[in-house]
Amino acid sequence: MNDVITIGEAMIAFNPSSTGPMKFVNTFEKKVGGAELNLAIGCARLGLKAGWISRLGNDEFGKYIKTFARGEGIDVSQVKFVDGYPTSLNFKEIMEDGNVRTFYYRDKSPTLSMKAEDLNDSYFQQAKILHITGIYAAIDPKNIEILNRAIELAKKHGLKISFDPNIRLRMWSKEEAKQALSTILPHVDILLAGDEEMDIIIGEKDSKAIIEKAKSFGISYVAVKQGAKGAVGYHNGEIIESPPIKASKVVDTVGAGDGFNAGILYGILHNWTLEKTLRFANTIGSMVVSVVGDNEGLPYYEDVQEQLGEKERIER
Ligand code: KDG
Repeated sequence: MNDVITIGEAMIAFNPSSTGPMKFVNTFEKKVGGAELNLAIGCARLGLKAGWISRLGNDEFGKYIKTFARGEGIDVSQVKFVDGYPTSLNFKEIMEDGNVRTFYYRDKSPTLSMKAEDLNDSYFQQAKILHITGIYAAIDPKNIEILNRAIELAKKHGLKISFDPNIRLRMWSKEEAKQALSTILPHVDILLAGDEEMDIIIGEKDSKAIIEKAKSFGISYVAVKQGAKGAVGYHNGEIIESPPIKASKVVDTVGAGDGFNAGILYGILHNWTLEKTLRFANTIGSMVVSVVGDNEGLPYYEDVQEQLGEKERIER
């Protein structure tokens, strides 16, 4: 049985070999990116069982991504290769301070070949949490139907629905994001969102106001990500402000939110207190930003324990 299943696109992420404006970078390193796959990897490294539903181009990059995901221990039984759709790409620009811009080449995403009826009922029966994000919805307006079908199957089989809006304004406008993503909120159990994103969807940026609104939708678990300011969580009538964990260095911020999400889902699945869960998730976020790549910095469980001072680090 999978602890967490997720649905979304992965891409080849070309990381620049040097910092600075992308137009002056001459060489790039081939890596893998994609918020939902990053989340699955984050969960798997912590020791959870994670499954990923997707489509990849029937090409060398697609084969590489599937092998990569399998190597991370992800259940790729629901990942299929499709002809006629090239595996998507993105190129990253990383500035000296770790700030990143991403340029997508994903207009003919292989995930466009997926239909709502392709989702496998029995796959949902064998899982505890369905994690979805706004990136998948942004790829194409019809993907909302697929997400709705996934939500329907998740509800049918008693899965909790975890949602990260992950709004990418290179993919759609604020208005489009608001329209599509506000239809998802009433179905969500676990909301993992940035304060700026919630401003776009519900017009509220203050954590307490976001939590109030989330409660009105029946959302039982909320983590509002405030970037370098830490996070605010809500569960069982309790609101906790979790201070930021300082990163040893910031070299690439992409993937930090996915790592944070994995930490929250881990805490939920282990019935941890809200405070412990938020601290764990914040620690993971701070570890991800200190490594270049969308998922390379996602820690194993023991790495987080060492970072939290719960386990001695033995160097040699
Ligand atoms: O959350 C990290 C993702 O943004 C990154 O891996 C690439 O999925 C991606 C996207 O669409 O931005």
